[in-house]
This record gives sequence, C-alpha cells and structure tokens, in this order.
Amino acid sequence: MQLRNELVRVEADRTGTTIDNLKRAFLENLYYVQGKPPALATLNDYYMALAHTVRDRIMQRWNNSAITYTENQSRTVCYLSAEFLMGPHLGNNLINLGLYEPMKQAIDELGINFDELIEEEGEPGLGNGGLGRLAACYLDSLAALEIPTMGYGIRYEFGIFKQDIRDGWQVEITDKWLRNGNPWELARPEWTVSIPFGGHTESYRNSQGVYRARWVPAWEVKGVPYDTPTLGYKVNTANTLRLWKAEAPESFDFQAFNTGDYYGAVNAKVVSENITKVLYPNDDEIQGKVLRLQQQFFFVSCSLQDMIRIMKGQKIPMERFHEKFAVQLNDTHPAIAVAELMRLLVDQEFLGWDEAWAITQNTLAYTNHTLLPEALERWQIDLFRDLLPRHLEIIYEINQRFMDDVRVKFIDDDARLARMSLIDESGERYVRMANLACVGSHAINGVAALHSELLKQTVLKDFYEYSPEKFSNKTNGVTPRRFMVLSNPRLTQLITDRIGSGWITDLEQLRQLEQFIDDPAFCQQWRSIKQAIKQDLADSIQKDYGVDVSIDSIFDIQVKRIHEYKRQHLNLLHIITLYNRIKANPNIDITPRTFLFGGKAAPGYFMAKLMIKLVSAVSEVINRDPDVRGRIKVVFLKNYNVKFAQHVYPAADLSEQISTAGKEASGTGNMKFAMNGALTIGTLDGANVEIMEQAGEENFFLFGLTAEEVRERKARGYDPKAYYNANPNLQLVIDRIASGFFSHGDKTLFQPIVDNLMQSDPYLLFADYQSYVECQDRVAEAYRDQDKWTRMSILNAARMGMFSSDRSIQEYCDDIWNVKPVTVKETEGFCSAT
Ligand code: NBG
Repeated sequence: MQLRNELVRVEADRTGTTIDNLKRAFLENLYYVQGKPPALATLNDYYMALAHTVRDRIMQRWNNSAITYTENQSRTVCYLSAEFLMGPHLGNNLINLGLYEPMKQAIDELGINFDELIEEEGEPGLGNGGLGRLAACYLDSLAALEIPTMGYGIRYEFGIFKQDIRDGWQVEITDKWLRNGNPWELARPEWTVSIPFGGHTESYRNSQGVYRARWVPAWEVKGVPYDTPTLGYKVNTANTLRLWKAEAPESFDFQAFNTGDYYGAVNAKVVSENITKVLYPNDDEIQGKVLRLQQQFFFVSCSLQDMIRIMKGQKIPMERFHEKFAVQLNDTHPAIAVAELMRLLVDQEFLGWDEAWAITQNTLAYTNHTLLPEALERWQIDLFRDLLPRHLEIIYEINQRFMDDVRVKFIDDDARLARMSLIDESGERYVRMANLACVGSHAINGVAALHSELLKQTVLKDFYEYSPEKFSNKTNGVTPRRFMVLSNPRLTQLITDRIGSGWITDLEQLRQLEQFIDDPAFCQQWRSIKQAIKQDLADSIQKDYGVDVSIDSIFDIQVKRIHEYKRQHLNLLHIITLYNRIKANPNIDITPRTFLFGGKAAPGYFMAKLMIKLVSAVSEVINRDPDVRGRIKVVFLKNYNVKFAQHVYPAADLSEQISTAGKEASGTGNMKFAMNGALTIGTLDGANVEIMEQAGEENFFLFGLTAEEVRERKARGYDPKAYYNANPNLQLVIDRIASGFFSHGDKTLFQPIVDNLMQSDPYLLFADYQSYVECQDRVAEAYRDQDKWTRMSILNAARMGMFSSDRSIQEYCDDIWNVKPVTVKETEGFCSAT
C-alpha cells in the first residue's frame, strides 16, 4: 500500500505548545480519549487527559526517530535488563520535552491543580532497586546523547510489591499498576514472537546432507511487545523501551475443550501468562525457581528474535548482526542470550558455528553488579535441560571448546579448569551464568572503581587472568534530569540563575558553583532552599505518620533496600547510643536529629524484615520518651519507591552509605543525595570511594574498615564478642535490645538479631561501631557551624559532575559499544509519503 504523495499538516491540538493549544488539547483528550465531561471527571481522568496530551507531543519525535534509524540503518544499543525501574513518566517527559512550565501554566489556568495531577500518577515498579533504576537512568542518558537504543525487558503484570507497615512489620500488597490503564505504552501485537520451551532435540540431515540440530519444543508461548517512548532532554530523540508480555498461543486448547476438559483448556492460558505475571522481589539474591529461568529465557528470546526481524526488515545480512547491534547484559539475568543467539544463528539462520560464535562475542557485553556469593546465578542442570534442552547442548559445546583453550593457556591446572567451566561439577551439577556471560562477551565491566578491582581479584579472577583485555570499569551514574531538575526545582532554579542551564546536560559545569562558597547571599539562598524542602517533607511526615519533626534538626536519611550488608542496624546502634546518652544525662547538649529510614525487604528475608520491626520498635520508644524532648526522632517511611525518593533526596542533610566495605558494588542513591547537597557519612565501599575523591576528604564523613581490612579481619578469625566486651557503650546498646526494652519486655523478639551479631556478625557491625559513632559525633559538631556546613554542602553538589549517567553512558559508547549519536530529523507534517 502506498500513501499519496502529500504533506499532511498536524493539527495544533496534537502538537501545539502555546498555552492555548495545551488547554484545548487537554480538554479534548478529557472528552474524547478519556470520555468524560469535566463535570464528571475524577482526578485520575484529569491525569489521563494530561498524560495523553503529553504523549501526543512525544509521538512526532518517536516516529521521526524510528524513520531516521530505519533509513540510516543505525547501529543500535540494546540494553537487556530483567528490570527497568522507570518511575513516574509525566513530569519527566514534560522536563525532557521542555514543556513543564507551559503545561503547568495551562493546567493551572483551567483551575486544576497541576501538582496534584503529577502526584496522582502511580509508578511502574518493574524493578527492585539500584540495578533496575540504573537501567532507567541509562535509557535517559542514551536518549539525551542521541544514541539509537532499545531497552528490552519484561512487562510484569505486578511489579515490586507495595509495602505497608502494620504493627511495625512489613506487609506486602500486590502492585496492580496497570489497574487504571497505562497511557504511556502502545501494544505492538504485529511484532508478536513465539517462544519455545521444553521438549527434546533431534539431529537431521539438510538437503546438502549436512547434519544439523533441531529443537522440538513441548510447548510455546507468545511474546507481545509493549512500547514506551524514552525521550532525550531537549533533543528530537525518542527511543523505545520494549517490554514483553507472555500470552497463550490460543486462548483455548480446543482439543481439550472438545473432550470436556474446560478447566484444562483455560489452564494452558493461565500457565503461559504466569511467565510475566510478577517480578521476583529479591535484590542482590537469587531464587533458583524454574519460573524465573522461564522469565529470563522468554524476554531474551523475544528480544533477540526482534533484532533479527529488524535486520531482515532493513535487509542487512545476518553476518553483520554485531555491526547492527551492541547488546548489553544487565547482570547475568539475560546471560542465556549467549546460548540463544548461538541457537538462532546456527539452527535458524544456518550460520557456521565459528562465524556465529564470533558474532555472538562481538555483539554481547556483560555488566556485573554484585560480588555477593548469594547473588551469583546458577541453574540446576536437570531443571535447565527440562526447560531448554537445546541450550544445554549449545552450552556443552561452547564449554568444550572453551576448556580446550584454557587447557592450552594454563597447562596442568585442573583446579582452574574446574573453576572456569560453565558447568559446576563440584557436587550437584549447575550451569554457571556468570561464566557463560564472561565467555560469550567481548567486554566485562564492574560498576565502580573498587568493585571492578575486586571483581578481578575475586569472583572473576580466573576470567581476568584468561582475558584481561575484556575487563574495564564503568562507574555508575544517575540522571540529573530526574534527580535534580524534576525533583529539586528550587535548587535547579538557583543554580541556573547563577551559572546558566548548561549543567543539565554537562554536569561538570556545576564546578562553577565553587566560586560562590564565600558569597553570603548565595549560601543563604542555598540554605533556605534546603530548609524549605525539609519543611515540605516534615509536613508530609506529620500528615502520614503524625510525627512532628523539626527542620532545624539534621535530616539523617538511609533509604535503600533493607539488607544486612547495607547495615540499617548499624545506624540503629548509633541511634540507641544517642538515646542512652540522653537517658544517662537528660540535660546533655546534643545536636537534634531526625532519622529517616525507607526501603523494602525481600518477602522471604527474615532478618531484613526483623530489622524493619526493630526500627519501628526503637522509634516508638524514642519518639514518645519525654526525656528525649523531641531532640531525636526516628521514622520508618513506608513504601519507598522512585516517586517518593524524589521528595527524599533533596531534603537530606546527611546521606547514610554505611555498607560493609567490599559489599556494595556501587550504590547510586549515594550520588543522588550528594548532587542535592547532602553530606555523606560512609565507608570506603562502592562508589563512595569516588564520591569522596571528588568531594574532597574534608567534605566527607569517612569511617570504618576498608575492604582489605575486612578481608584480613575475617581471615584472622573475627570475634564480635571481643568488641562487645571491650566497649561499654556497645554493650549497653546490645543489652538494651536484648532485654526487651524496645519490645514491651519481650526478650525473644529481637534475639535473632542480637544472636547473629554476638555470634558471627558477618557484616562486621561491631568492628565498625566505635568508628561510626565517633564519626557521627563529628557530623553533629559540624552541623552546629551552619556556615561551614553550607559550604560543604555546596562543594558536594558542585563536585558531583562525574556521577551524571551521561558520563557513564559516554564511556560505554566509546569503550564497549562503539556507537555514535544520530541526529533525528525534524519534519513539518506528521505524515509525509515523500
Ligand atoms: C546492585 C548493587 C548496587 C549497584 C546496583 C547498580 C544488584 C545485583 N546489584 O550497589 O547492589 O549500585 O546494582 O549497579 O542488584
């Protein structure tokens, strides 16, 4: 079919950006898309109408991007990730379109509260924490840098659970994020693919008499893509986040239906759709469940098949797959791509093994996000074979060739062979996904300088020694569009008034702020902005929790997933220490503090859930003890997510980054806090090391053992009891918890935490306790000199330029992906056949 050759002009109601255009468009969308007259519209109807008004203004960029990339056959980055934690879209899209202010004016002029509509949006919680949010920041930067990109992932029907706190305990509630419809996505059923599972393999002879392998699957599901545009900041680029939903091939199995097995017939549909039903709510930990492997293979196969379809659509020969696509594996979750790309190229596209292998290695690159042993993915061989018999064969073949190469390079080193094998044969047999990812990739990276070093010395040591040229570091970054411009409009305004707006896309320019640290007017403005933001958070805490917090206290905040290695309980040991000081001397002069915690615990992680209960228990006692006189307050903020995070980072004075050194791969919250002028109290772990380097030691509160010291301490035989016996303050803290003081006299409630610390203390809280408390005392002292504190705050923000995800992405583009920006052309009309 061929459209007549004419230029069609776009109606102003879909693309116009005058205040009048925006108002008309909003009302039109309310009436015709949402189907409501203003008299009957709910808040959600207004939100939906606004979302559609914004989406209309994205569409031209999105289509033009697609046309440009197709015409140019652009080299494309494919970011494969089981998680994308995008956060609310509305405000972010308005920022990237440059329409935030006009749209606010238009909506306000209609008598509707714009800020309420922004708050009305839920968020697609399709990730657990740092890893998924990093993927989202990277999509933002890729678009801002005009890099043709596809994000590929899973359209979970239920994202990360909603957290409620009842009687101090975490309660999980299903996240029905699609309940009201999702105005930001478009289903693309025309690009549905078929995903095979189970069954067996056969060999056959092709017409030339050559033996080939064939997979005869036992069942299959359909993968339906849902596309969401991801805009670049004030450029024409609109890339695509393509998330796959699993559907049954046919809604009914008619044969079963005809024999009267109605339930069986419908059940097939249920089983298929289960694959993308729910996100596994574990952060930094695996669960060897078959459904999880199904999810991984499902989205990887969907995505690779989609790439092959695009190649064919653009008539690019399959031998050039690695020239067309750079595929990044976000952790090992998509590592099955190594075997699946081999299968598609060899079994379906009939390339020879060696050629297919070269293409695979040149295409794929792998980012490791953790050193924790419990997070290293491996799959039981039997489970793996039952689901992916052909892939197991391919992995054996890859492994045999790989082992031959290792054997030659490292003669007579069987132990090394056993460690590097793709198959763990030390006991029950497993497929090792990190090994598979390493062997199948041309580039391997960690996510902070320390992490990348430790990778080379520990978990990936053998692979580093085998192919050191593959390894590099790519320190994480975060997008200043969402985490400064959108979340902190007041600070954005102040900065822009002084140094212009160039910093938004070139964060190093924040260094220009250093010239103002001795400008009293600027410092005063900086401080009063912080106070105003703290007041907003204080108001919402009063409203939601009925707790009064003073904005003159230090807002001391730890928000992140709850995990023993992140040591929220070390923070608590300090809080109880302060409390004990007050109880010993109620008139003691202490710097007032508000301790805020937020974060979800994996539903099956008992200790983490008990840590939440302990925060709640301590807050109950402290907040109402008259001796405390409100000088310290503790609040656990429930259901911490991206949307709420945007209100939290700007309000912080102190950022708690207190993981055991060597455990946090990078951290990214640490960067978001510092950019917004919080000072950090932290260990030399993950990206803290680089944050301190940038900010300057004198502007960072450092404490605790180094990663190297932690290792030594453990090797020597770490004995937490020795610290307990030697430190009366620590003793008093632990004894208070153990005595039932915080649990209405119940001595058993927190015993698991006490016992764990006293007997093994795997994350060395006791070893770091004294150093942490002394460091906190320095914080308290520093805060008393507000001028000095403000200068430190400004310097922190001014020196966070390197933590823009634009910098990270530029490094990936240059060193790993070898991609260049593509400027998306502008068109006058929306539909031109010429
Ligand atoms: C997490 C690390 C964080 C890191 C993010 C993003 C996993 C497996 N890893 O330290 O724990 O910041 O990845 O790289 O979720």
